[in-house]
Parts: sequence; C-alpha cells; structure tokens
Amino acid sequence: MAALVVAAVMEAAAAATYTVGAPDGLWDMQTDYTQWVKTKTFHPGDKITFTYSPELHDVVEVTEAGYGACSSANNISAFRTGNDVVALAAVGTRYFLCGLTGHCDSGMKIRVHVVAAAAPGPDAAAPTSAAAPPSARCWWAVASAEIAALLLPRATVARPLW
Ligand SMILES: [Cu+2]
Repeated sequence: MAALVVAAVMEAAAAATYTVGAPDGLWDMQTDYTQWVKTKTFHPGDKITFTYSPELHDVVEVTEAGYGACSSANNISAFRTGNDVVALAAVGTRYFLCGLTGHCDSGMKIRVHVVAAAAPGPDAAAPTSAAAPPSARCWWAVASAEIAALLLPRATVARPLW
C-alpha cells in the first residue's frame, strides 16, 4: 500500500516540458505570456522550449531588472537556435525576453515562477506502540476458579442421586 502511494506521488511529480505559448501560440509577438504562465505550474526538473524562427526572434535570459527594463545588456544567457530548451532546475523565478529591438516592449517577455513540487504529506503517524499492558490476572480470580474446580466434582460426587 505504501509503495503504491509513493509510486503515485512520483508519477504526479514527473518532470514536464512546456512549449512556450503553445498550443495557441509559440514564442512570437502575439502571445500573452502573462496569461500563458497562469495556466501552468512549473517545478524543478521541468523544461520550457522556445520555438520560433531564428530570423525573427531570439531568447535572452535576463535578470529581474533586465526583465523590467526590457534590457538584455546584462543577460544571463542567450539562445538563438529557434528550438531552445531551457531546464528549470531550481526553485526561483526566471526571466526571458526577445532581444530584438522593440519585441520585448511589445510583450515578448516571460516570467516563469518555479515552485517546489507539492511535498508528500508528513508520514502518517506511526501506530502508537503504547499498547495496553497485558491485563494482570488477579490472584483472587485464579484462586476462586481453582477452588471451584476442586469443589465442583466433589459436590457432584457428594450428592448421589439415589
Ligand atoms: Cu522577437
């Protein structure tokens, strides 16, 4: 039973890969990424894929300040293959934008919150080991039972039916 529960939790926590903007868009100038991320919950181990035409766009990972200012001047990393897979390795917030002039200002930016996977609940409380001590047999109960056992046959014998 415990193994089944663990397996179920592992299944629920399996890493996922999300294509940014999909299914209604991709990495483009039309998609509302604020809306898109609201439909997802990102956990460490998940990946996001930016799919786009490298002639039209790129992907730059930036700091929060860079995200706010639409500036890739102090970028963390840059991608431009058109099919860029980014691993969300740890809890935290990641910021990406398109580095082409004007694209970020037009909304081509995304902020991804990576949150811890729901932890399995605390282990069920171990069954209490404070079992009631074995009930002591009262000496008087034992004694009276033995006395009765001794007396009963004699009583029977002592009263022949003739
Ligand atoms: Cu662009």
